Amino acid sequence: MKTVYVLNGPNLNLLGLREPAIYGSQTLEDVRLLCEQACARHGLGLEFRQSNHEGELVDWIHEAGGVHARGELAALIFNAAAYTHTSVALLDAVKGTGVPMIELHISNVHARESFRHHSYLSAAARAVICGLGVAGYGLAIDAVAQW
Ligand code: CA2
Repeated sequence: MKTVYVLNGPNLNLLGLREPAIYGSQTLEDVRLLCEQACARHGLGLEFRQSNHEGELVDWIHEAGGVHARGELAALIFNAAAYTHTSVALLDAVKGTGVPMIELHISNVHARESFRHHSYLSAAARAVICGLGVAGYGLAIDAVAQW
């Protein structure tokens, strides 16, 4: 069974608790359950994590790279949150490990402040999903299941 890594960056632990007009009212635990159900439908395993620390996200991408090297990774679905717009380290980790990655954002970053319009990660992404709310996570898993 191949595994999908779903990694979530800083402040996404607050999902559903603040700013519902932008991010909706579902919590990160709701998103984890949604991902569990999507993976179960497709016979995929799931690693679902969140961190507020850039280096920890780098370490987890390296871990996913090891899984990829063994032919056991379905994909990385990555909502790097604010690090999307700042982090060369996360770009280097994705490129360096060669993990197939879908960049995901809950909100439509292009309809928001201009500093959210640039992503360091898009250059290394197979696909980018944004603006579909938390449903984007399930749709990303559905897409990965067809790769
Ligand atoms: O739309 C997304 O998924 C983002 O990746 C979310 C990031 C933001 O910096 C990106 O530009 C777009 C922010 C995540 C913080 O999430 C919160 C959720 C609820 C309340 C406060 C923050």
